[in-house]
Amino acid sequence: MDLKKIMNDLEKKHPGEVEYHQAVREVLESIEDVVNDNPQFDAASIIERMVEPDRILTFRVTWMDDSGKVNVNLGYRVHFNNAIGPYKGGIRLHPSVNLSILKFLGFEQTFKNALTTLPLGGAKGGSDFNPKGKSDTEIMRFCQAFMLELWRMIGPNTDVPAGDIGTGGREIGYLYGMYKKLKMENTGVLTGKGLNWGGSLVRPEATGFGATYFVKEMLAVNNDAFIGKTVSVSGFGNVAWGVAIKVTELGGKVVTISGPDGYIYDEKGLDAEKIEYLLELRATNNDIVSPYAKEFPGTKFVAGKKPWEVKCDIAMPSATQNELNGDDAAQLIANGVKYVAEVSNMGCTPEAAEAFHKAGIPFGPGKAVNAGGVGVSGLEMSQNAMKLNWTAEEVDARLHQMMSSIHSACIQYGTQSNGYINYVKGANIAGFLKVANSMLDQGII
Ligand code: 2IT
Repeated sequence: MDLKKIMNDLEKKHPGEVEYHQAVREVLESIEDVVNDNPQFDAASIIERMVEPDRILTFRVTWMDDSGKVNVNLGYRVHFNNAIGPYKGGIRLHPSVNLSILKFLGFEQTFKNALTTLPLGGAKGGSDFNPKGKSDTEIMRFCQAFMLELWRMIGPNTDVPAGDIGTGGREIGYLYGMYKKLKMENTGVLTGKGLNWGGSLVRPEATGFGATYFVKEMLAVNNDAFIGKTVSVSGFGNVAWGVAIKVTELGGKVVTISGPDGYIYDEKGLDAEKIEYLLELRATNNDIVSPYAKEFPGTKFVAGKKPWEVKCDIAMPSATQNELNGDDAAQLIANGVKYVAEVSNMGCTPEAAEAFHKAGIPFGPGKAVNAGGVGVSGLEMSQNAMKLNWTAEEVDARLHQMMSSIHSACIQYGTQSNGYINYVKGANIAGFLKVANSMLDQGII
């Protein structure tokens, strides 16, 4: 099969959608051998079908701000692929949101969800709405207006949205309230719900905890462990917070966090009090990390820079796509980084990933590393369907199991002849085979 032609055609059909092209190109490069060994995929045009979303809904979101002014945003839901289960994926609220970003995220989500071992298809949605600086009532009115359109597209067995950047527990609450009012039913139509109304224990921590379990497995390959390791983390949102808790618990030292304003270097490492403070910082909703340095003397705020210039053993980008580029990778490698794991979706540019591979550094891609978030969302759906709640220990044990199975799949499909584990290849092939074979089983639809 001519994967280059498929890629070229895609670029021509969707000019300018650079993030989407980037995500598809990475997968197509990884699966070339598997596709050549399995001509049945070509005969059924599986790749051509897989790289286009099943459907896309675009809508206008109209809402009134506190001053009485009417605001207009764009809303989207991309149903990417439901070969293995109902569409599932988060809602991103950020001014940068456009169709290219949501298509890249939905495409990645399809493979990630396949890796979780749960029956979940791939989707993504969002809006160019900027939650920064908005009042609680403005957030509510926006979420209600967004759901007024979205509700027709979703359902507990159709499509189950969740949080992503800009969408946390509060937003899920307002979205759920409106869905319930329109549909007159209480179902597991969203995940990341509050514990009193159908949420799952461990969901808020799941992405960060799962990522840390994954890195624990990467370390174990070399009989290594977190104890005594310095860990550089970017971001200070929900995901970075979960990473900080679990890495610290396992004996690692988290020495950086970051925001759009710059990064914090904390030589002594985060501790329970500082991690708690991250929650406060996040709740202020002003998106800046610099107050941390004022709160904790002996720590340093570096304005306008990313944390990748700091010497560390493990780098875990946890903010957003393409936040670590080729130059950052070169700097990390020069400083002796031993492991890199994307906790954000597509956190590294292709140049950065290539540099880590060339240097023989184990590099975990987002779709494997951060799959614990959607994995526990899947567990929330199971609990909702059974109308019961599992204990935190039970959910955590299942999360652990999932991450370990994803790691094994990466080893199975990504181990090279020289022993180096190419986690990108491993994750892409494992996810692809599950989705591709499911599509074949279900005929031409
Ligand atoms: O990128 C992701 O996997 C998420 N934002 C979580 C999606 C989900 O459905 O929990």
